[in-house]
Amino acid sequence: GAHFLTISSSKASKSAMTQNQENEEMDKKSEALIVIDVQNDFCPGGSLAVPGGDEIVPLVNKMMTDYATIVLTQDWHPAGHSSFATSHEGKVPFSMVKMPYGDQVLWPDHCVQGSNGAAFHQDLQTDHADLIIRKGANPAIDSYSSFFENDRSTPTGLKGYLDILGIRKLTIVGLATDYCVRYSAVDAARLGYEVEVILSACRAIDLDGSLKAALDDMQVHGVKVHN
Ligand code: VGL
Ligand code: ZN
Repeated sequence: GAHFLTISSSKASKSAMTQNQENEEMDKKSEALIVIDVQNDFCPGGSLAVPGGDEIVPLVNKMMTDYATIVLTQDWHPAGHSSFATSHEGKVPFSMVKMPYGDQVLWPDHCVQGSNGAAFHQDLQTDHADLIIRKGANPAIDSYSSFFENDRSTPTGLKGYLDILGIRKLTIVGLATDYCVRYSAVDAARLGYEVEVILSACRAIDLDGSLKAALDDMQVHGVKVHN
């Protein structure tokens, strides 16, 4: 009709699309891929190596070509971070300690800011990243989730970024399934995003049943978990 002449060229070209194509395009724009901590220290040879951590890199690279918005996260601790066993006299890695914000696993020193261990795996296609979130910089609080520090209330800024872009659906992959992927996915679901975790593009530490606990926790919070 006559109104066709008054609409913008981008709308006019869209009118040639089928409704399905248009819906798909809108879906893509409201989605983001969140790639958690694909860093050297979490890969074989690193100080907190996750078994098979490097195996996910080709799949993650392939997935990154399918999303309009890509967020990478980096675990990014100062030397002497309170999550390191070496910061607690007489404590060994993988033991537990009580922190003011709750129970904390003590880790081997890892992902120290600016170190090679904190760098992304060399084959990860980081050029696809729109945003890189660094977390765990506060010496007194660990930060598994890419949304909040482990006090579950200090924000990283990721929610603000996603909300202002109108992103409502998140696909989460990376390391480790039972720590940073788990807490990122659960926090995202709690914040109201639609969340999907693709397990074939994740690897777990699996400490004392932590993988089962993570899968249960994600399910309880409505995270869709796929292979
Ligand atoms: C992580 C333990 C300590 C992770 C980070 O990325 O899952 N795990 N810091
Ligand atoms: Zn860490």
